[in-house]
Amino acid sequence: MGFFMNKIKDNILYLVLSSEYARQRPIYDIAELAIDAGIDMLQMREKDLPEDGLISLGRRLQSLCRKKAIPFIVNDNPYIAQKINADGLHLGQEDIKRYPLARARALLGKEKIIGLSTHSVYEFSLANEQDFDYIAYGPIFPTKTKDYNIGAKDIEAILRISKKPVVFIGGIDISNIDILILQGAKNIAVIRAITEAQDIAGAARLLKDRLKI
Ligand code: TZP
Ligand code: MG
Repeated sequence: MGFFMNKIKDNILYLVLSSEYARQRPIYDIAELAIDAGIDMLQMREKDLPEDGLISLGRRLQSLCRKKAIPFIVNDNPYIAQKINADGLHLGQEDIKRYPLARARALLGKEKIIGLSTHSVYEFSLANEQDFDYIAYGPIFPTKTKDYNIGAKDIEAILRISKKPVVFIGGIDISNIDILILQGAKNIAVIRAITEAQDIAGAARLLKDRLKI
C-alpha cells in the first residue's frame, strides 16, 4: 500500500525547493522550518546538482518528509524518484517527451504521485485526460524561472473542466494569493515566497492561513 492513499488532498500549500533562490541557506533547514509551519507537500527542484547530489539530498528530504507525514516529490527524473523511493515525481512538458507518463508510471507504480506542469488551457485539457495525480498550471504571475506568464484570466475555466487537483504556480505570494483564492483556487505552489523570506516559518504560515479561508 502506498504511503499516501488519497494522494493529494485539497488546500495544499506546495513548496518547491531550489537552492538557487534560498539566499545561500541550506535547503534542508528551509524544508524543516516550512514543514513545521504547515506546508503540505515538498518538491526538490535542483537544476545544478549532479545525480549523486540529487540522490543524497533527496534521501535526506524524503526521510524528513516521511517523518513529518507529507509527500515528497522529485522534479524532472523518474529514475531519481525511483532510486530514493520518493512519494512522487513532477514532470514538465519537456520531461514527458523523454519520460512518457506510461514509462514513469511503470517505473514508480500506481500508488506514487505523478504531476505535470501545464502552461495553457490546451496543455491542461490534454493532461486532464491522462493518469496524472495533479496538474500544475502557470506561471500565473511573473517569475524568475520562466520568461513569460499566462495571467489569472483562465483560472475559473481551468477549475470548471478539471478532473483532478490543480496546483497554481508562478509568482504567487501573500500580496496576490487572494486573486486566485477568490476564483476558487484550492492549491498553490511557491518557490520564492517561502525560500526567499527572511522568516521562512512566518511566510509559510501566512500563505497556509489564506488557503484555509
Ligand atoms: N513553474 C512554473 S512557474 C515556476 C515553475 C517551477 C516557478 C515558481 O517560482 P516562484 O518563485 O514561486 O515564482
Ligand atoms: Mg522539469
